[in-house]
Amino acid sequence: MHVREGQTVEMTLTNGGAIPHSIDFHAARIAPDVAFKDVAPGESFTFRFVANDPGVFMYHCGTKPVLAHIANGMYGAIVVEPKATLPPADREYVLVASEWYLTSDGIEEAASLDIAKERTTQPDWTTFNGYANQYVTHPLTSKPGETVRFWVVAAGPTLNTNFHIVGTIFDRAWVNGDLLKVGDPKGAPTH
Ligand SMILES: [Cu+2]
Repeated sequence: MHVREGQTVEMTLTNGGAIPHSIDFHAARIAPDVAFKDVAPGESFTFRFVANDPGVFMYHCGTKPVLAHIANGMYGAIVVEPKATLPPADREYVLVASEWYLTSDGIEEAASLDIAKERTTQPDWTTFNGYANQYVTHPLTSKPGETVRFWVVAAGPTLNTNFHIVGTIFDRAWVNGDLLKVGDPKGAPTH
């Protein structure tokens, strides 16, 4: 999801599954017991929030056990562009980092969640955007001289991601996606 600071986000969650689910936006300042409540199978629920905090945030299913719902892939990213214009970029990429705790490697046939591995943080795979090693065969590209912006979210459910670039240097990094100081003409980090 990609919105601009100050826009109203209207979210409708329709549960087509067999157990309750919900959706929790880290970009929202809202009563979680109301907006992020469980939605029963076959039901829909709509809520709104104003995206007043620029940055990139995780959203995820918040139904208990949250660890299991997140580990099953129920998450994504919402980019909240600041009102103040960001430096121009020729390309932008969103990377959601996560790790997978599985009953098998999942290559030949689908695997399911191994909760014991998850509780002891022994992942089978760590991925960007859900597929292990996908950018080895389908790299994210740019041409020399182009400016590239990465929006990076560590969805976990447990591990952080240490984002590491080789062969160049970032002009600027906003730690924890904190874009509140984008308007600073020097672009200097303030903390
Ligand atoms: Cu869920």
